[in-house]
Amino acid sequence: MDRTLILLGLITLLSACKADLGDLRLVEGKNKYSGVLQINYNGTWGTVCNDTVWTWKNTDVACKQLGFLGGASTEQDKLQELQDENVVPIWMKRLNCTGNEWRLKDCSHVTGTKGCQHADDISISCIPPSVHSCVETTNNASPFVGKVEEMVNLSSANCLELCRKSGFVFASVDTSNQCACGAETEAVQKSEKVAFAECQDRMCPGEKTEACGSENRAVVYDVRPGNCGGRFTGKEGSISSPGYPKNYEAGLTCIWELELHNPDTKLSIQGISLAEGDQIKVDFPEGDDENQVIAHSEMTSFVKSTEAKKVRVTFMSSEDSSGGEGFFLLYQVDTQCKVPEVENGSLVVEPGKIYRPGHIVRMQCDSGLVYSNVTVRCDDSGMWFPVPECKEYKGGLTIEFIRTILVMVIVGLIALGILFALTTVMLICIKANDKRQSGGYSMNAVDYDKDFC
Ligand SMILES: *[C@@H]1O[C@H](CO)[C@@H](O)[C@H](O)[C@H]1NC(C)=O
Ligand SMILES: *[C@@H]1O[C@H](CO)[C@@H](O)[C@H](O)[C@H]1NC(C)=O
Ligand SMILES: *[C@@H]1O[C@H](CO)[C@@H](O)[C@H](O)[C@H]1NC(C)=O
Ligand SMILES: *[C@@H]1O[C@H](CO)[C@@H](O)[C@H](O)[C@H]1NC(C)=O
Ligand SMILES: *[C@@H]1O[C@H](CO)[C@@H](O)[C@H](O)[C@H]1NC(C)=O
Ligand SMILES: CC(=O)N[C@H]1CO[C@H](CO)[C@@H](O)[C@@H]1O
Repeated sequence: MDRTLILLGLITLLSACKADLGDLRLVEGKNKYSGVLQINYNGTWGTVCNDTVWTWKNTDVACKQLGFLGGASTEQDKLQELQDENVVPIWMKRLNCTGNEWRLKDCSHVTGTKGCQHADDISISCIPPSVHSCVETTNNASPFVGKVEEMVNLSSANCLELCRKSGFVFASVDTSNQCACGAETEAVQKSEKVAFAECQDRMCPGEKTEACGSENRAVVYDVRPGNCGGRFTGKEGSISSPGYPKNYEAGLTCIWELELHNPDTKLSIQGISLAEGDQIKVDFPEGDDENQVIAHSEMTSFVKSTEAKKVRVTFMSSEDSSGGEGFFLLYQVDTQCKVPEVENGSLVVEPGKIYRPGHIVRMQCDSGLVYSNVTVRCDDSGMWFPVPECKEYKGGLTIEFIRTILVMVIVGLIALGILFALTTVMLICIKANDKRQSGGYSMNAVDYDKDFC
């Protein structure tokens, strides 16, 4: 049997019944990065109720889980038809995320639906795929010098179009009605980047879901998405089919190559709209053949984590393709610390839990060995620090060692004391009991002389 056929079958099967508990999706949106939020619970998709105050952090966590760079806004005006409560359940309410959760279901929430109707369903917008970052600018100066134009009619779409047509790689939109274009050599430095929330203040005129920046902040867009192919380096970004979200043309073969610098990367396509016969292939030129994905017209999304440093995305539309909106793919850092084998010891981990940067885990060593440290921390590069190892105790007595021994001795003495006291009481009780019930020697507490014991 043809290997690709098997793979295709497997992928169709996977995409048909893949939703896990707590998975999210956006439905009925005006584009693929906005819509009514639905969560999968018990195998059924249902909505989330806004019964108190819905915070921006909730939107941010949901968008990040969906594979976007973050939240853009929460929709106030709902365009969707109200859903039938008998068909689409409402799963949760009173969501209150701290902003650090990886999945929306981990945020504090209530699973009742009392007082909720579909009119209260939450709709959100996520950062559009072409947003590269939010940067700090000094004195509201443009972050790029390539081309700066005042635009009466500033909107991110207009600015992107201008920069793309002029052959630049970056576009920056800010609140002073300026659109700046930058070449690849003007790459945005890490030091200039700030949290996207700091660019949330003002929305671009005409497109209320896209941020324009605020005082000394500007949104930077990558204008390459939408081209047919290209080479991308860096940790995070996005690519999309030519013209996205307008329909692509027939007879295309586009190849994008991503050179990643992450220990782990999450690749996600949330909206795929392909005509029959067209396909997207994601593969890994340096091995990792098992993880390649081929998406076709029946598939609507996929999310994949990879350790690969090179990813190749190939998009093909057939000569007689009727076209479709295409797709956009986001890639972002998804660092995980794998649980290591520790000689003569182990990390105390919860089975099945994924450990990410910032997580701290206790270590245990076989008796007679000492820890290099009592806890280890998952760091940004996906490694545990300090290196988890159990060592034989060597060298002179340290204060810590003496203190540990002292504490152990004292605890031991106290335990012995308690044991001794208990034994004495028990012996007396048993004796008393023996006297009352001649012959019946029992350790059972109910038989004890209740007045005394
Ligand atoms: C979950 O699904 C099972 C089987 O489909 C059903 O019996 C059960 O009532 C469901 N639970 C909830 C809370 O809907
Ligand atoms: C959430 O509900 C509150 C109170 O009913 C309302 O003021 C707010 O606009 C709602 N937010 C959204 C995003 O629907
Ligand atoms: C949400 O949680 C925070 C603490 O994390 C708390 O201060 C706040 O009052 C909570 N909000 C609601 C509406 O429960
Ligand atoms: C702004 O741009 C939009 C679309 O590009 C156009 O329809 C509209 O007429 C423009 N408005 C002004 C004032 O130029
Ligand atoms: C052990 O961990 C603590 C914090 O948990 C840290 O301050 C200390 O430097 C670590 N020791 C070593 C040897 O890495
Ligand atoms: C000090 C100590 O107990 N070391 C042991 C660690 O485990 C290996 C086998 O896994 C033993 O050979 C060592 O003696």
